[in-house]
Amino acid sequence: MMAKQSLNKAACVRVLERMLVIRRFEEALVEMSGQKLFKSHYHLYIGQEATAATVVESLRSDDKLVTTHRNHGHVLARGADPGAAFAEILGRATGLNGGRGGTLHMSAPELGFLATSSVVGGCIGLALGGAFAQQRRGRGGVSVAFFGDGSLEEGISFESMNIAALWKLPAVFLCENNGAGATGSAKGGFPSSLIAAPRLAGIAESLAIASSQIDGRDVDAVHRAVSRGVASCRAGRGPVFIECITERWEGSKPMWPELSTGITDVALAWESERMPKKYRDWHVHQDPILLHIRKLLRKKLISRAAVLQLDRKVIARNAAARQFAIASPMPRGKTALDSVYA
Ligand SMILES: Cc1ncc(C[n+]2csc(CCOP(=O)(O)OP(=O)(O)O)c2C)c(N)n1
Ligand SMILES: [Mg+2]
Repeated sequence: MMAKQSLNKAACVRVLERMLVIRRFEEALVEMSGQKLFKSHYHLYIGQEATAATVVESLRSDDKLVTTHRNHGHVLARGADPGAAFAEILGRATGLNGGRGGTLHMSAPELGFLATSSVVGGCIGLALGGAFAQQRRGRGGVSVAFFGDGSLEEGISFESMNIAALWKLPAVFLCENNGAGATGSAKGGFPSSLIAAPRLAGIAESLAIASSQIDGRDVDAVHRAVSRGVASCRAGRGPVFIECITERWEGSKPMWPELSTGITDVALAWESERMPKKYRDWHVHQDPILLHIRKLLRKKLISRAAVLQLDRKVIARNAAARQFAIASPMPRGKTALDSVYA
């Protein structure tokens, strides 16, 4: 069956809603970290939302997924409950994983997530196992690995892609390259990758894996590449590699996230005169939410009033989710060894 390569109006709005769910969740998280509601290090998906919010449009409920330390967007896009996601990060018993995983290992097995690995590159090996299982099942299911450009510094990525190519496994290697503009640990910022290959997609191409390189902020570009790639995997033609490129969002450049560009104001999609000068490039060219809203308005697929209404709905649900998590109990001491295999 040919994959449908353009999203209809309902799907375009669903993608927008998912992006808003992720953005409002993470904006709240920065505040909650400031309030010391949780103490661990954490990573935001801001600036990359178009990728996860669009990828899931091409997936079936029996598809498998794995992700990394920057996982909130993937798990929420697939439909995880934001209340349980907040609770997981706060270490509460009502969390997605009983409060055992926290932000770095947030997962949702009932939604097809096999695991979330904060070991850079680890998720690629796990996705390979998922793809092997999907091939053995023979029902056309795929296994998606979301990983950053840094994963390609790790040996496991080459070995996994090599096996996937040799055995024609239905693996979707979804590389989110957010390296542009990253300052890296040498300059006191968050680590960025050092890879000799001029194009990351070229690494997969050298293993004869069908590859593409696209703008990860562009919903239509992501959908075209992913729908085509997933259809090819389902048809048994082997793995695909999709490199989604985004600029590193300003707030993810320092070691600890900062809401440097402020709380998102969706009306900036059409009120450009109100954009703060310092972050004009972000608001005009980078923020995938504003880019998607502008495109939907231009195509008359949504009205300004409907955008504001959708955003208000997401904000209200997010506030309730946050309250749910804060009011949730910590796990009981006597459950500490539950799920521990020794
Ligand atoms: C094997 C391993 N080495 C080092 C680290 C420390 N570390 C955490 S995130 C990170 C950078 C990852 O970059 P990338 O994969 O591009 O993801 P991004 O944070 O840019 O989304 C590193 C080196 C780790 N978690 N695992
Ligand atoms: Mg990166």
